[in-house]
Amino acid sequence: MGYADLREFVKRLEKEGELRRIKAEIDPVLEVTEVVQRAQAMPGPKGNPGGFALLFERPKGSRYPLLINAFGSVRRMEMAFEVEKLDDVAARIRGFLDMQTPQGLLDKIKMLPKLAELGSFMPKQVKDGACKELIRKGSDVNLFDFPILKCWPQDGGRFITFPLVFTRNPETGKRNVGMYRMQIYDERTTGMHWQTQKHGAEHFRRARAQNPEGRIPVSVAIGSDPATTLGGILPIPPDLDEMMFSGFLRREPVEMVKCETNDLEVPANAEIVLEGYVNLNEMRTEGPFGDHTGFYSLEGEYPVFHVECVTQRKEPIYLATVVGRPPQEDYYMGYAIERVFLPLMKLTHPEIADVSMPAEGIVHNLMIVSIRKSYPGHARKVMNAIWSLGQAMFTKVIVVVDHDVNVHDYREVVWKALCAIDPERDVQFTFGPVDTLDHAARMQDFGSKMGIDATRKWASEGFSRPWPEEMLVDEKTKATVEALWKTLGI
Ligand SMILES: Cc1cc2nc3c(=O)[nH]c(=O)nc-3n(C[C@H](O)[C@H](O)[C@H](O)COP(=O)(O)O)c2cc1C
Ligand SMILES: [Mn+2]
Repeated sequence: MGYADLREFVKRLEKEGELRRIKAEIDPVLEVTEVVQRAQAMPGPKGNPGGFALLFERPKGSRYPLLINAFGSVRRMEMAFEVEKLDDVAARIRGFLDMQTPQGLLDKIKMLPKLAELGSFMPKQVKDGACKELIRKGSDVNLFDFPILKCWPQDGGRFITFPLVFTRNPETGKRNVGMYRMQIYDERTTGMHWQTQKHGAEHFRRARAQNPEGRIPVSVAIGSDPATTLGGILPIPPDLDEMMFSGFLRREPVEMVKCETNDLEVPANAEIVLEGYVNLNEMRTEGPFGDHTGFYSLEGEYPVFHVECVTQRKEPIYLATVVGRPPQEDYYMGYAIERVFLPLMKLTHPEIADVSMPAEGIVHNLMIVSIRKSYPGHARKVMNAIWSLGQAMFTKVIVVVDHDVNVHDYREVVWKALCAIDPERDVQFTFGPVDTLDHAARMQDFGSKMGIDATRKWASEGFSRPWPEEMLVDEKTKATVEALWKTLGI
């Protein structure tokens, strides 16, 4: 069964030595970032990269504690999904994807538990929740009650960095949940950083097309159980409810409760909820913001969120994250998503053996893909597939290698890929949508991409020379030396 809420996860982190409590008064303006930078760079428990989760008990200027780096290591992501290995989540997904049409009665009976399990992930409406312990409306709302970070010196202000933003598609009524940072403008107003291709931005555009002078209801939850919190970053198709996926990940439905002042629903176990609206005719300068690229993203015009009501627990934990030069907490979240979504990629593209997105490629800049190559041009087909696959469309550079290359061993990839290419022949350029954060693209949101076909080249691809084999010691010699090894005095 899933964690009941964020604080249950905090307890578990603490029990496993993954959390450090900071009792000194530390300023959420800049100082928290520097503490996180140092703690993230430390070896964590058992020497794992990613340091420790931190609970700042006395952030300066706020009554409420601040939790950060809670998901900033592979181990903590495994704990978040309650698995031993992230691949266990992938195996669960494969279990569902492998379900075949039942052949006979026995098959049908065997399938029942799985089907029942599927049904049990749907979000469940409840009447009340811990997120309603305190309710403040109108002029009683003050976002400065919370220890909201100013992360980097040139940031345009303080930013809520770990929000779950809830909207409904104004045409279909379907829910979307996305994690979009929010710059604080004053006690009751924030930015809404809906990047162009994201689902929140699409809801905004569709509502504006219906009534340019109107508004769209928006609610924001901060701090929920891990699977629900991470629901906000899942790269799933539009009009699919992230809360259903969260239910799958936590093996229990997400309990949703109606908001006080609009008709959206939010996770009942949230620590803090902000309810309000976005005007469809209002834009305001947002940024700069020290981003997960390791550079400041520049100022831009974005919608504005007006907070009408705050509901919260009596003593809420404020959840935040800080991004910067990779690797940071967001890398580990991205890595977990890469592992969890691999079976779904393989469902439509079974030739894909494995994928890897190195931390320094900040998710959208570099994807290494290994494939079981079956026909001429197969690597190019896979590149084009990735450029049309949800948020993988943003991938600036795709390197395709053969299935016998370990994509997680970057030394092996650099070695084998560079040996396998004739650059003029094997590099392909194309244009398309790019990540809003790509500051090198000649226009925001639109630019070029590069695919590198680093597979072995075939005669049927016009390569007429023989392709050499990799040098490997034969098994017999290996066994002979192994038997002698201890006597060699090395
Ligand atoms: C810490 C963090 C901050 C993020 N900030 C933003 C943001 O400000 N704007 C944005 O469009 N996406 C941001 N993202 C990425 C989105 O959360 C992600 O693309 C998500 O899948 C969007 O949901 P959607 O597909 O429903 O639009 C952020 C991700 C993380 C992990
Ligand atoms: Mn979505």
